[in-house]
Amino acid sequence: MRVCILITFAFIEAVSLFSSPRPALERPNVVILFLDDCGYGDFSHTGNPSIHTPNISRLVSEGLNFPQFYTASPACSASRYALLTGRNPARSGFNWVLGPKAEKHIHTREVTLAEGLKSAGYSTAMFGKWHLGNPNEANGFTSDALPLAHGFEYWIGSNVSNDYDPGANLIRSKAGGTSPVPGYEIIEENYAWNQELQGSLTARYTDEAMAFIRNNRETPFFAYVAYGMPHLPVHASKEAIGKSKRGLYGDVIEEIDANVGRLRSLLDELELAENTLIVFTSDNGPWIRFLDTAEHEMYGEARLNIGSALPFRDGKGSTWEGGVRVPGVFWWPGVIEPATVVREPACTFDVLPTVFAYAGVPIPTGRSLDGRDIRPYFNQDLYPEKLDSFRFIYTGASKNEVYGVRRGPWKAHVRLYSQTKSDYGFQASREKPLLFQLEHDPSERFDRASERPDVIKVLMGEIDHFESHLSSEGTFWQERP
Ligand SMILES: [Ca+2]
Repeated sequence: MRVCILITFAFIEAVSLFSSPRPALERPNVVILFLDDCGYGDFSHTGNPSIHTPNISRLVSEGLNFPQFYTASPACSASRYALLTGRNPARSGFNWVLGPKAEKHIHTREVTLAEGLKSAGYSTAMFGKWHLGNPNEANGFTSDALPLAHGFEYWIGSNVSNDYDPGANLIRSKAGGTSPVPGYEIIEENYAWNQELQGSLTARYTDEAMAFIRNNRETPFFAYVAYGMPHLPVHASKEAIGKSKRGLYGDVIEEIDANVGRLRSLLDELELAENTLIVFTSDNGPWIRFLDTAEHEMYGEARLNIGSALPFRDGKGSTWEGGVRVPGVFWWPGVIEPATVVREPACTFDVLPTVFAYAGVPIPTGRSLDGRDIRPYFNQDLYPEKLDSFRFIYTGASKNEVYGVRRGPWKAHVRLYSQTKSDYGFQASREKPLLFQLEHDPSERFDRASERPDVIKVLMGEIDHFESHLSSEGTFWQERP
């Protein structure tokens, strides 16, 4: 008997040495994979016939797929703000895209995912496109504009999109660095035309994220991997070029897929899969403004180098569904059952309240949050609560103004905007909104406004409530002296 007990203790000790240091539900690691300008229909799991994305499909088959997933804005900066704060971009106090010379940036009073998780003992790092501010003459070269001021302990990536000429710089945080501001160094200045560098970044960001995960395997970590691709101009590495049936654009997406696979394999190798949540999504829809551009000085044959939002209308910049519908995949073997599909809508701004709940981080006070804690969608047995009906205020066109609203399956447009200048024969106003039942009619073809004044009344009430609350709450920028 005594021998048996000794063996048992020895076994327990051996198991504890080699198994994960934390129970699955306690402070999970978080990895967010965020693409730039991909289309909803650019992946094997969303039906693309010629782009092969087996690693993303594996996340889907092992995890949770939201076929009705939203990014919070059809534009880069606004959408990244919402992901990191859990708040509608209309609350940001800045315009939807922050160019290199923009005075404003994500305000230091915002509580970001990185800040919250850091407060709970996480190691935090970012790899990729920031696009939430730039130190420049207009803001007195403030370091508040860059990631270290917002909870990230390390960053390598671009300040803006990869096509700003001049203005797109590859930067990393560095103790003792001095450029563009103390704490950073510019690795490559004005890289928009540097094809070799552009083609190297998907792998480089992944390599750095993998090194970070290895170095922080014993503590909870947050890795925010914001690939610069497939934003125009698209570039892939030499190894990836020519591999896809879909041409260069497919090469770029397939290279992202291969790097998703590398990250996932590392979690297996380090035995961290049970403790790690991966979120895979994108900042906005495809840049169809260039659908008819056969030759572009920087973008090349742009019309073939942009993705597809099908089955949705329009793309980036627009509050038609193609601007804001994106892939939404959540993977966490310790909690999410394989091949879970949730056909209810959810949004990037749901990530913060959900992750904070798992990590034990209090929800930030003194501000409105738009995201919900969607843990019940991850596992109904663990979280039997019912979620509130989905509410989504579409904001867009440069100043993050209200363009529409969705509640349940119904969507009303009160303004229309498309970078292609097409309204598809429709008009919309506050007095005469358009109404679509998005689950019956995902491509927004049949206006039902005249049939359902009752629904219109409810939806307009949502907009009135949002706008009046927004104007009384203000933004952190307005409160500044
Ligand atoms: Ca984008």
